[in-house]
Amino acid sequence: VPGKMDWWRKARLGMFIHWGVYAVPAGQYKDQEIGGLGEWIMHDASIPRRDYEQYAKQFNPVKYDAEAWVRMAKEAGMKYIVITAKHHDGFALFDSKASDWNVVKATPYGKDLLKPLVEACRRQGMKLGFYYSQANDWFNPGGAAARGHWDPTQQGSMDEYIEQVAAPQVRELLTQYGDVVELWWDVPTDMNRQRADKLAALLSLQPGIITNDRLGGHYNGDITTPEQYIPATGIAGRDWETCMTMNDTWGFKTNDNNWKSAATLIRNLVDIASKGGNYLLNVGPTAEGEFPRPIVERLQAIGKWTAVNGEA
Ligand code: FUL
Repeated sequence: VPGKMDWWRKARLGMFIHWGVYAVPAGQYKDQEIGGLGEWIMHDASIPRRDYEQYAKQFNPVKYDAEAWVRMAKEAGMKYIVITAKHHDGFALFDSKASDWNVVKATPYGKDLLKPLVEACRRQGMKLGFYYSQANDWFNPGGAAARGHWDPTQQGSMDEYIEQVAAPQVRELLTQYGDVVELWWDVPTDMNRQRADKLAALLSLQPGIITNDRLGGHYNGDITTPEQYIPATGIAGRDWETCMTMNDTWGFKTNDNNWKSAATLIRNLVDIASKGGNYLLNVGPTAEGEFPRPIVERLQAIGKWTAVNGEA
């Protein structure tokens, strides 16, 4: 689709949202602080599926207010949102017929979390994209695990997993939620050409969609995705999007308080914009469905700056 990158190249700033049942343990397992990324806790602490499943039973984000989330993004000067429809733990934030490991079937909350966000974005004129972990899936049998499986019940055929879980879920995401502006694949463990082809074929369901470079196989996508850094001189001849955390985790962790200052975040935005990239800045909501206070404060500070300097 000619011109599909036009809005994206002007956007400069977007919101990344990492949300899932990992916000329940929030960095702790069996009274121990687990180092590393909050959304990796299942893998890093080798939590068996049966145990991890219990977190879903405690995942009840009654304070979730999609309108407020979108408003905070908008007021920060963000032009698009990318949310984890499914992260590596395989948990779907949406009503999926392809796996019962989803918010509707596995949690007391029992409602699709993407629908209200889609509606709030439509009402407020915000663009929405989906992150989807196509290869790593530590719950649905056959899904890949970056450093190997730890629970025999995760075993299965990856081709069947792609066929029966990943492809149907991507189809659901691309057909049931209106316009999807970005498909953010992630970590192509054990992907090959054939597996990637099956998923890439689905992108035609959303003709204007922009994809990143993490599908695997032979796909480069439309954009490349420096993670947690800003390329020194930009990236010549390539659209790029630096994704970054405000502290040291994507998914919420109770005890990660290593927040970057608002000044640093604003400086990063200027640096990235001046080099021709976009800044996808992450928010890790709590299991109750709220943005942690330090995040709200930083979004507000960024908004004060972009309100004056943003549209130049
Ligand atoms: C990484 C993932 O493994 C992290 O959990 C996070 O989603 C980041 C944006 O991409 O590679």
